[in-house]
Formats: sequence, structure tokens, C-alpha cells
Amino acid sequence: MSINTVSTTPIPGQRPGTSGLRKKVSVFQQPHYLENFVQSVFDTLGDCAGKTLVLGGDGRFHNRAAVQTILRMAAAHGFARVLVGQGGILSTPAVSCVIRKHGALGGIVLSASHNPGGPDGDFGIKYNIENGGPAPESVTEAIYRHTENITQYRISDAADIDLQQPGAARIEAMEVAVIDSVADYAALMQQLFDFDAIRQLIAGGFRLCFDGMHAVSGPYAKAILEGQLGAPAGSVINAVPLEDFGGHHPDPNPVNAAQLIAIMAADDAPDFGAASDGDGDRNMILGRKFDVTPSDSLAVLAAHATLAPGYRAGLKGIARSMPTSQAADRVAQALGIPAFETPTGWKFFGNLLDAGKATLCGEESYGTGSDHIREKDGVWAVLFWLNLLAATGKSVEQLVSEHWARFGRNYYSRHDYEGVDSHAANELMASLRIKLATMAGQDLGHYVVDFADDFDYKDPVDGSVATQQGVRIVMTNGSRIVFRLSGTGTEGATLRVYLERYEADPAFHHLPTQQALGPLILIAEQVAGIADWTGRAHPTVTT
Ligand code: G16
Repeated sequence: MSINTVSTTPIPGQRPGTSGLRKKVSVFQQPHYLENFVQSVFDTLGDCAGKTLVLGGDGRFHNRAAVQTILRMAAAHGFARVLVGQGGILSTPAVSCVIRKHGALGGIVLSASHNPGGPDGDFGIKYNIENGGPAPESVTEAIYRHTENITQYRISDAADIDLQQPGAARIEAMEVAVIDSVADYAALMQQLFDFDAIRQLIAGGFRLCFDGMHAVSGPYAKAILEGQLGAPAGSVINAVPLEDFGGHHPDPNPVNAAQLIAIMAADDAPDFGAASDGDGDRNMILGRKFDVTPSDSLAVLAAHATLAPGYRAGLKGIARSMPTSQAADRVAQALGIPAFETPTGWKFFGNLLDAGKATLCGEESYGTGSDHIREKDGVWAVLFWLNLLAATGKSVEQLVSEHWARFGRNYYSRHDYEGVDSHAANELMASLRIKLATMAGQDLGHYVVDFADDFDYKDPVDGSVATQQGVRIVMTNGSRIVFRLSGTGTEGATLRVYLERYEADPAFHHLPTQQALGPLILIAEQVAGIADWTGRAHPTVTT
């Protein structure tokens, strides 16, 4: 074995987005592409002698090859040890858990999350810091600056490591520990939730269906739901991770999890349904013939959190991303705890969690989590719901309907216009920004504008500032329209339009969502000229 220094030149466009660097697989397969980025991560970290790195991914196409390359580069950079998931597999929440449990310096997650996989699909890489969470922008920007100036990388010429069995190996002086992908994570879940009560619920005939979407959460759900909690074999469907996710889009929403939606809409539907995404950090929760929006899910979990052993002491605060509905804010107010509003991106929750300001966090993009790790967590959300159902004896629909009756309902929908021309999307946003100054007080038919702005965030812990995080038009009754461009796509631009209407009156709590939001949808089109700019009369995906 020896370490080689390889000459390279900067490759443009390696700036991490909302959650790491995501590109087409073919882009990552270019000579030096992955190596340049990984060396830039290591150069940002500096001396790593004596340090431990965690490494794993969601098993998508190119995962295995990338793991071997990163192991050889970590050895050349002088890491003492790498903990790598068996088969190169670790869900994003499991990486966060393992970093924290083993006191690692950080971790590398190989995933493009909910984006499609396979040779023609997407790949991604993200660095997580010592607290287990995604690197903040100060770190991702430093990595990016290194990619712009890189001239060489260092890599061992060692042979591939066998990742199939747990055990230890060496590359140069570095130890490679192949760890069970599930064990540490499952142990943490047992501390947080009442497994006995859930086991009893299931033994009593309660039926559930978890859709692994042929992505990384299948093995976690199998081990915990079927293995430890006694759900009958077959309760976890699409459980085997595949390199192309079986050709599906591993995005747990009513559009992409169509098989699960059909199962939950049938007359003999199970009591509870759930799905997770490519890397296991998102969740979708369903009752029998009943969908729970992610924003409502966060609010319901917060309102009942003390029923779960890990949260018995109560919540310190609740944080949500700005476009997420304000349902959780009402719970925070009732509990007398602070509510935080952050830009989109789980990395913005890290400081709040580290500082003990927030316990629960959530996003409209099917992400929910807590201070148990520093990532959102799909299986955790499922177990939290099961714990609530076991403790209350109520159905999913009952819990949500009672929540609306108490707090009012925040009707909510996101309209995505995917793959639109980037220039047109930027022009649309620029033209919206120009209008903001004159919008306050405007009568828009059903609504009067209270204020309109471009969301800025000042982190209450470290004072860092993030600007231009989404255009919001807020009505006098709290209803809102938010516009922003996605930071996770790999083709053109994706315009996201977030629509929210607050309804206090229980007589109006059971309207079809798109109907309830109809007037706001019209206003969004009028104000932004979406059809003119994008050439699209309708969104690509409505969730
Ligand atoms: C990532 C981020 C989330 C964000 C989501 C969508 O999730 O971690 O915070 O809400 O992307 O972001 P955007 O609207 O910019 O596409 P994931 O699950 O893709 O890692």
C-alpha cells in the first residue's frame, strides 16, 4: 500500500445546495469529480490525526464505488478510524446517531435523498459535523472555496475493503470498522419510545404498513417494526434497498408513494401507514383513508409529546422552516414555549438544538425530528406516532381532527413547478421582489395583504445571517403564499409555491384542501405570473 498525490484542476459548480452537493450520477463519474470534493472537505477540516469519520449512504447507484474511494482518501488524509455502515449503507439519521454516539469528528453521507437513483439518476454527498448535523453554511462555503482552488488530492492505492460483514480492516495506518447499520440507531429509539406499549398495541390486532420505497429505511423498519415490535412479516413493503429504488421516485408524498396510498384507501386498510425517502430522513404519515400533512404532523407530535418517554420532561421550544405551516406555532403558544422560524434546510435547526432552545423541529417537505440527533428522522417520526396511538387508543384521524378542533386548521399545500428554465425562474423571483414594497394593504379579493417581504434569518445563537430565503405574502388573517426556488434539484429550476389558509371554525375543517386554498392559488398566479414565466399552466407535483 502506498499513498499517491494526484494532480487535478478545479471543476466548476461544486457549491453545496440546501443539503450537500447533488448532481447526476454521470457528473459524479467524471474523473476527479468526487475526489476534488472529498479532498476539499478534508482540507477544510485540517489535521485529522487521531480522529474518527463516519461514512455511509443510501445504497443508490455509485454508493459502493464512492465509499471505497472515500475510504482510500480518508486513509491518505490521516484519519485514525472510519466507521462505515455494512454494505456501505447508513441512513442519514443513523449517520447522525453514530457520529454523536462514537464521538466522531464528523461524517460523510452519500445520498441525493428523495431524488431518483440509478445510472441515469442523481447522486449526492454531504458533510456532517461533530454534533451529527449537516455542516452550516460557513463550513460548506469553505469547502466550496477549496474546490475552486484545488490542485491535488491524496489517495491510497489499497485494494477495496470487504464491506459485507461487520468487522475491522486497515488501509495504511487507518482502521476501517464495518458496523451494523441498524444497531446504534435502534438502541436510541428504544430509549425514546415506549416499545412495550407499541408491542401491546400491535399484539392487540392494530395493523400497520410501512413503505421503504426500496430505499435505505427498509432494513431499519424491518428490524424495529417487525423484529422488535412484532408487526407481522410483510408489514414493511418495498423493504429491500435497490440501487435504482426499483425505478421509483423515493419521495414519500401522496404522488410518489401511490402504492401505499392505495393500500391506505382500501376498505380493509391497515390502521396506520407510513413511508420514508431515499436516505431515511423524511416521513409521510397516513391513517385509514386519511393523509396527515407534515406541518400537522409536527403540531400533533408537539401537542402530545409528553406521552413518549423521551419527551416526558416537556419541550423547550419548537422550530419550523419558514414555508412550513404555522400550526406548530399555535401549539408552542399554548404550551408557553418559544416557536422558531428558520430558512429551509435542516442545517438551520442545528444551533437551536445544540443551544437547548428547541426540542422538536419540522418542515413541510416531510421532515420531522428532535434533539435526539441533528437530522430529520423518518423511522423516529413513525415510532413517535405509534407511541401516541398506543398511549391514547385513538386513531390517526381522531388525533388530527381533535387537534384541529382545539387549535384550528391550517390548510396547507405545496405546488412544485419542476424542471423549469433557470433564467425564467430567477426572473420570476426578481419580478416578485420588485413588487414587495407596495403590497402591504392591497385588497386581493378574499384577502388583504398584511405584509410582503423576502425572508431573512438571523441565527439567535451565532448571529449568522441568511438572506433571500423566500418571498412571502402574508394576509391579515395569517393566511400566506410563499415562493422560493428549490436548492436540491439537479435539472433546471424548481419553483415551489407554498399555500396556507388558517381556518378557526370547525364547520369548515373538512373541505378538500385544494378547494379550501382555491382563492390563494388564484392570487399566487396573478401576483407571480407563473404561467407566463414558466410556460406551465399547472404544477408538476401538488402535495
Ligand atoms: C433537504 C433539506 C430540507 C429541505 C428539503 C427541500 O431535504 O434538508 O431541509 O426542506 O431538502 O429543500 P428544497 O426546497 O430547497 O428543495 P432532503 O430530504 O432532500 O435532504
